[in-house]
Amino acid sequence: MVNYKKILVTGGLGQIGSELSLELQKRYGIENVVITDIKNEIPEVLGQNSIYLKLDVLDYEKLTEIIKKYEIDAIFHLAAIFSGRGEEDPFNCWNVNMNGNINIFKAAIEYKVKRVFIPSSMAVWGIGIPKENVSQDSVLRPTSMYGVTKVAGERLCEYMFHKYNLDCRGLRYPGIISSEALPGGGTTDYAVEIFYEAIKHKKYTSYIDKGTKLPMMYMPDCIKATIMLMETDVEKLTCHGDYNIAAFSFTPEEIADEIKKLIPDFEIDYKPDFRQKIAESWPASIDDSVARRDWGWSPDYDITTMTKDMIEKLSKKLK
Ligand code: NAD
Ligand code: AKB
Repeated sequence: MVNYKKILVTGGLGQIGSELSLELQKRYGIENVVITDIKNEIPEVLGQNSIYLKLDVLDYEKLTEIIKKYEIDAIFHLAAIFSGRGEEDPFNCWNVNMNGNINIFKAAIEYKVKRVFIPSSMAVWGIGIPKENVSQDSVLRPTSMYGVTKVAGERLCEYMFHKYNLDCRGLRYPGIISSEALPGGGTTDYAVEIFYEAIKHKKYTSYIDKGTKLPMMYMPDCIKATIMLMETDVEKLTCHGDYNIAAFSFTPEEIADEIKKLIPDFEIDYKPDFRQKIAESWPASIDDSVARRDWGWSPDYDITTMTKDMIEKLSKKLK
């Protein structure tokens, strides 16, 4: 049962944040969703009546001012530095991701926020995992600083739950594909870029190599999973901060073949960069049976329905 009324979203202008904020506005009322980000400009998609405030999550004073002023009782903490950008400056990635998390935990405990969502990622995995159907309890030995911060974030969620009774939840998102905001510097960004380039130039050079299969999910399913988890009674949860979720997996050539069904002269070639090594350390598929059992998770989109919807939406947008 939902028992919160005023929602704070951090990183709310990002790829997931902008679409999640829109859905939260629809469900809980535009006046009950406080969207924040370090950026200045609010995108058109969110509408001019949205409550938008500039907030660096490292600024504890401003964060707590907002929580107090708006009487926030649920937080979706999406501000983070991704795997690709994280490897360019690992210490900054640690600083933003970890000190951001700690500020959110501290403020949530101090101001008695009822429920907190902190996303994790498939980047928690690395050395020593089976490639296929990596399970809920697989070993967590990430190879990127981003992955290290995500493992620490998950474990902190669990710690805060047991130590302070803070109801903190999270999902291990796979790569998210969407047609609104662009992704912010990750390893799976290619799976969004490929659609823009297919429509604009009918050609894409992939920085992820042929044969590299990665788990992916379409944005409507990502939003659905996030809201479902946040609306589930705490008694039903057996994980705090780290539910596996999955939809479908593909290699660059498999997604290119799907795109070719709708844009027949589309061509792909390959020029792997530093992100290839990160991708190779991630699983090819994920076992999400615990999320299915605990809160009834299942995705609506597969690779074919996602591709059709992406091409329809992006073709209209890019015109
Ligand atoms: P994104 O990079 O698109 O958005 C993150 C937002 O955080 C950006 O708008 C950025 O301006 C903001 N931000 C960065 N530093 C900040 C700071 N110091 N203070 C306030 N805001 C700051 O990311 P996203 O795709 O929306 O991801 C949201 C969350 O989901 C992140 O925790 C990410 O790790 C996780 N995740 C995303 C994916 C994916 O494929 N999109 C996959 C796995 C996990
Ligand atoms: C990234 O590629 O860094 C993200 C993720 C899977 O966490 N999309």
